[in-house]
This record gives sequence, structure tokens and C-alpha cells, in this order.
Amino acid sequence: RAQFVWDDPLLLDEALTEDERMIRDSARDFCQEKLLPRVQEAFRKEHFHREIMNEFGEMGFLGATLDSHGCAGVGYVAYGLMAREVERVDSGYRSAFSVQSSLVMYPIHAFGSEAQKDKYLPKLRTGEWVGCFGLTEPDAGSDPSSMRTRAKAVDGGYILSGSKTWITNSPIADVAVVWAKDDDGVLRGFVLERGMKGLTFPKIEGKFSLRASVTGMIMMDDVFVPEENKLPGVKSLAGPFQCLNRARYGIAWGSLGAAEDCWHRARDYTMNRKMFGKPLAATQLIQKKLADMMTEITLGLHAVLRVGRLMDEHKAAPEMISLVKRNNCGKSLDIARVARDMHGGNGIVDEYHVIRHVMNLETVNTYEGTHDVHALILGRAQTGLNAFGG
Ligand code: TGC
Ligand code: FAD
Repeated sequence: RAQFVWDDPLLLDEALTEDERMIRDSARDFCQEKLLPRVQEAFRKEHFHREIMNEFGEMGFLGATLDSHGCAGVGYVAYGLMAREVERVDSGYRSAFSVQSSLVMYPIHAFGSEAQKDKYLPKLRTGEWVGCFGLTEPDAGSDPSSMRTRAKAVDGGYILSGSKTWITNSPIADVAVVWAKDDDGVLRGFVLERGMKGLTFPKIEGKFSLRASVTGMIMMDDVFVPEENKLPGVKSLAGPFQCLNRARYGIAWGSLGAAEDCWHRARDYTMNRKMFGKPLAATQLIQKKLADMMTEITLGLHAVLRVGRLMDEHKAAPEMISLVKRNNCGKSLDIARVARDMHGGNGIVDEYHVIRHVMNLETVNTYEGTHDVHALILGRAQTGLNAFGG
């Protein structure tokens, strides 16, 4: 009889390379030793410890898939394994990691001039600078094509006016990759720098989710942006979507890290908690819940591993990423809610961690394309019929 490993039922470990296992193990040690001790306080106080970006930099996490300017040049499976370990601690920390890597460094690397790469990538890689990504607007969330931010051509550059909202890291950002339409209605990308006249980054207060991540707006009141800060290699929504593909893929791994944390905590809790004279884990209902968690997490991990391998082979279609982003986030949220229930009253206290994951995963299921928007992407792909708008 072959051995069954309850916390790795389909032997994911064996499907990884030696390097990937090493990266995963060092990421896990770092996250458990350095991030976990800070998260309870950070979440309570709605505070992001800025130095975490420098620590990510030291670990080689930032822009890890890029192959220049000192970046690690690892594959997409390794990147996913990092996201899983970071989000095992907190989705907010994974947000900071994903935005900097996939939404700021990637577009500069893919669409930027050599001068832009030389100027920004080294400082973003080390975490000396923090970046943010401005696509969403108050009236353009799921439908970014209806954005109102405008880039009006003037002598030597552009005047940007408009506002972006729900922007991860904006209140602490040194640079912002901002998407705007030019005079011809063509979508363009720009790198804005803190200190530009008319540019502000107000913080959004009062979130009940992702409290250990800082979120804000980008307000542009006739900001002059020199021509050299325009990303030369992008001319349509396909540009930001290429960044989103990478971030969504990381989220598909990351959300399962949070789900695994909930599953393991629910297992430990119910093994130790006795009710009606026996451990809760000895009851049929609890075991069914644990079996469902094990099953969904295992299937999700193997699916996203497959997508990661296809990304490394340049064979991953965006719809594959929609499939795993949608399913893994939705299933992770369900698992976190059930794990919260299995902890009874203790489940609502931050000391037990699961309520924090529940609250965080509400956002993770919404940002980077909501659960339903990804359903419509997959519906369009199989019917050829567009259910989004007119
Ligand atoms: P559509 O006509 O479908 O496409 C417009 C152009 O884009 C191309 N394209 C893609 N290219 C690469 N990858 C993809 N995934 C792509 N999806 C579309 C497409 O081929 C076309 O190219 P071209 O050259 O012909 O112009 O556009 P649509 O307006 O119908 O789009 C509909 C929809 C729903 C798919 C899209 O708008 C969408 O995905 N909406 C969701 C918005 C979203 O995800 N926002 C994320 C904001 S950033 C964020 O949340 C960060 S949180 C980070 C964190 O903290 O971790
Ligand atoms: P809406 O688009 O208004 O959607 C509301 C509801 O309507 C959803 O349930 C949606 O599924 C549904 N819906 C929409 N269209 C349809 C349709 N055609 N048919 C059926 N149902 C539909 N954005 C950035 O650009 N950068 C960031 O760094 C960033 N970070 C974020 C951090 C946080 C904490 C949060 C909460 C959001 C962040 N976002 C960011 C924004 C995020 O991507 C958007 O919230 C998301 O895309 C959804 O947009 P919306 O909130 O405007 O919701």
C-alpha cells in the first residue's frame, strides 16, 4: 500500500524541482518567523510595516520572475510558491508582494524604455522604493475600459487628470504605474513619481478586510508627466491585462495558502477540543468538513501548478488563469468561513487567525476581477457570446 500524506495528498512536493522546494522552504521559514509575529498587531491597528518591503527585497521575492537588474529570474511555479507562503500568513502581505512584482516591476520590465528600467527596477527590487498600480476608478471597476482618467498631450509630455481608487500601497508609494486614455482614446501607461505637482495619495480608512495592507487613491489634478515617463511599449488594455494575468496567477496560489492555514488550524483545534466527551474531530460532521477542505485545496494546488508550468512554457491562455483565480479564491473563502465555524466562539478572535483570513479573502475574491467577472470571461470563452455589456 502506498503511503498517504494527509497534508500533501497528491504529492505536490514530488512534482516540484529541487530548486522550487528550496525556494518554498526558505519562503516558509521567513514568513513564519518574520511575518507571522507582526500580523496580529498590524491587522488590529490597520498598519502596514513598511520595512517588510525591504525584507521581501532581501529575500529576493520582488520581481522574482524577471531576468535583469539583479532580479532572481525564477520560474512562475517558484513565484506561486512564494505567494502561497506569504498568504499563509496574510493576504495583505501577499498583496504588497504581488503589486510590486507583477503590477509595477513587470510592466516597467515589459513595456518600459531602457532608461526607465535602469532607473526604477533596482530600487523596486530591493524594496527601497514601493510602487502601486492605478487601473480602477470610482466609476470604472470591473469595466476599466470606461475609465475617465485622461492624458492630454502637451509640449514635452502629458497632463494627467483623474482619480484612481482602491489602490494597494498608494499611500506609501514612491512610484505609481497609472493607466490613462490619450487624446485619441488610446490607453497608455505612465510612471508617476511622488512629489509631482498635483499628485496626491489619500488613504482609504475603515477597511474590515486586508487591514495589514495599506490602500488608497491616486488623485491627479493636472499632473505634468514628462514624455520619458510614458511606457513606450503599451497601447491598449491588453497592456494592463498582461500584468493582471501574472498577479491573478499569484493570487490563485496565494489564496490557497490562506485556505491551508485555515484547514490546518481547524484540524488542530478540533483534534484538541473535546465536546460531548470526545474530540470534535472524532465526529462525522467535522471529518466531512476536513475532507472537503483537503480535497478542494489539493485539487486547486495541482491546477495552479499546471498553469504555472504552462506559463513557464509560454502556453498559458488568460482564460486558464481566470479559471484558477476564480475557483481557488472562491473555494478558499468558503474554507475559511467553515474553519471559522469549526472554531466556535474562539473563531471570531484574532488570536486564532481564521477570522482574519475570512475577512481578507472577501477582498481576494473581489479584486483582480471579481468571482463573477471571471465566470463571464469563461462563459464568453466557451459560448463566444459576450455577457458583459452592450
Ligand atoms: P476585452 O475586449 O476583453 O479586451 C480588451 C483588450 O485586452 C485584451 N485582453 C487581454 N490581454 C491579455 N490578457 C488578458 N487577460 C486579456 N483580457 C483581454 C484583448 O485581447 C483586447 O486586446 P486588443 O489588443 O484587441 O485591444 O475588454 P473588455 O473591456 O470587454 O474587458 C472585459 C473584462 C471583464 C474581461 C475586463 O475588463 C476585466 O478583466 N475586468 C476586471 C478588472 C480587473 O481585474 N481589475 C483589476 C484591477 S488591479 C487590482 O485589483 C489589483 S489588486 C492587487 C493586490 O492587492 O493584490
Ligand atoms: P463593481 O465593478 O462595481 O462590481 C460590483 C458587483 O457587480 C460585483 O459583484 C461584480 O461581480 C458585479 N458585476 C460587475 N459587472 C457585472 C456584469 N457585467 N454582470 C454581472 N455582475 C457584474 N485596483 C487597482 O487598480 N489597483 C489596486 O492595487 C487595487 N487594489 C485593491 C485593493 C483592495 C483592498 C480592493 C478592495 C480593491 C482593489 N482594487 C485595485 C480594485 C479591484 O480590482 C476592484 O474592486 C474590482 O475590480 C471590482 O470593481 P468594483 O469594486 O468597482 O466593483
